[in-house]
Amino acid sequence: VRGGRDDDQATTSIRVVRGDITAVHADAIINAANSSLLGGGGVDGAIHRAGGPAVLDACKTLRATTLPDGLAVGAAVATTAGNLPAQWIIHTVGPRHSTTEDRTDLLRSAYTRSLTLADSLGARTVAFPLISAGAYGWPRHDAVNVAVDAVTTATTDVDVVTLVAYDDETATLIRRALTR
Ligand code: AR6
Repeated sequence: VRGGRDDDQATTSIRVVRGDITAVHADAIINAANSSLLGGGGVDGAIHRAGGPAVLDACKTLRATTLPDGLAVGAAVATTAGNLPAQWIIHTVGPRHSTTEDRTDLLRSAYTRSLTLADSLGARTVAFPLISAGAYGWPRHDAVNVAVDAVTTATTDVDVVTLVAYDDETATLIRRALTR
């Protein structure tokens, strides 16, 4: 699937991988974090466990310096990837799903601002989990559609975006959305 910039003919390939994001090789791995940046469950817990203490140390330093109030929903920040097979972790915070408020733009922003940060780091390959589709309660189908729409329409220098599905059903949903 091709997307990306028109002005310089650059294209971005989007691929789908089923499995654990901590085993994916990419310049930058995206973490579906929370505003505290101090860890949690789900993919955040897995990334901190696999990345090791250097990741939490870097997050604590961010909280002690540039982000005393934590990371805003829809924003992104980078740290070392520690022991992960990546150069950086880009931490972003997806919105919690709401039945009374449309938070789609915030979820899109988690993807697009992660890609903008990847560009500024010089990362050419990035891997995303399905942000907000776990503890934050987004219906999987909606989370997939927002993810695919955001990455296929983004303006970015990233060459390869890998969407990591933790299970077969999610992988199927993503593949289906990519071929629409
Ligand atoms: N690799 C790839 N995908 C994973 C992995 C993994 N190792 N583990 C889970 N997933 P969630 P959220 C999938 O809950 O909804 C944390 O506590 C999972 O199946 O990790 O954005 C944070 O600290 C789901 O599809 O993130 C926050 O407090 C997707 O990753 C909060 O949860 C996202 O599920 C963030 O909630």
